[in-house]
Amino acid sequence: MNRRTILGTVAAVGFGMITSVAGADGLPALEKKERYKVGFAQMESNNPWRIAETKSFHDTAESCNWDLVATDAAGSAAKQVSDVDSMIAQGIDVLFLPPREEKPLIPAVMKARAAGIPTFLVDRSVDSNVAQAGEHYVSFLGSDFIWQGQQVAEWTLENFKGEKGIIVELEGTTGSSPANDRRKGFDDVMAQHDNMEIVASQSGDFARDLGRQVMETLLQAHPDVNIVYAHNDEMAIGAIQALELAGRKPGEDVLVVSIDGTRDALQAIIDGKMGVTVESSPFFGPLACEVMNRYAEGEEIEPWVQVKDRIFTADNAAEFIDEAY
Ligand code: GZL
Repeated sequence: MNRRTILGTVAAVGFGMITSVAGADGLPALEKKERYKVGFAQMESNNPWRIAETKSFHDTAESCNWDLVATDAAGSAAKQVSDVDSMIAQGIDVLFLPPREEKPLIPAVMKARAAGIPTFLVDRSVDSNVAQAGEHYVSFLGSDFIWQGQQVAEWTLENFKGEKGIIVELEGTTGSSPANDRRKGFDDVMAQHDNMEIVASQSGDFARDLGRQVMETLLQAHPDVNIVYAHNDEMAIGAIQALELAGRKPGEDVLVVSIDGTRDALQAIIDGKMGVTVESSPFFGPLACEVMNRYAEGEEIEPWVQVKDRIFTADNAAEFIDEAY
């Protein structure tokens, strides 16, 4: 225990506020128990990825001895924060939180810590200038979104046949870590190639219909687009619908590239309408169980438990479509 933690613990005991013995770095510890009351504060269920993630937690609960308290904030960061408040009031032992946006969910992280509840961020993270793994929350369990964007860019450079790439980018939820990092990963690679130009970049909120609407609008302004980069498959599928409605032929006169690895995306690749989708696995339940148990055993958890993702193209989409969500 460091000096700050000892003082903190002494103060808590002094005021009769002891909630949990803090860990070595001021993090709340997790007492090893027969069963755990586990909070999972989901942000929304607006696409197959979110639904698959939520199902993964429910499917893991019994085998991991969880009494699961699961909520759904229906796309509202403010409600996601209040959902965490209510879980704290219910006395959860541990919190798994996929923060919808990097800044508005900081209060939820800080409140859980102050209540002596260890928090694991899953699938998305928070602003690291304000809250850090190992200090304010235990760890971030998730993919490398910058790597995902880089892989999409590299595949596009290798497979785009035209002279000049006129790129439209459909961004994920504004202020979310996957949107920020998938943009950085892709854009930084493309900035090194003079024959590649990103002419428009706009959020479709990771949703199929909004992605379609945004693509319809951007097509009006940029009829010469020949590459569409979507931060997730749902928006890519929406974009394909918009392109076909406008008489374009995705896979022939426009290259559509994306991230997630959903069943519909793998089918679009098999049908020749999408070029690549970089996997971003939603199946966090088993990983959450494993890391929580390690923490309860007193192990120090690495600040980022990184999920390794695959790349799906025409070479392997048919092989993996049966396991896709
Ligand atoms: C990625 C996750 C993203 C998916 C989208 O970990 O946060 O959110 O890529 C989902 O499909 O909405």
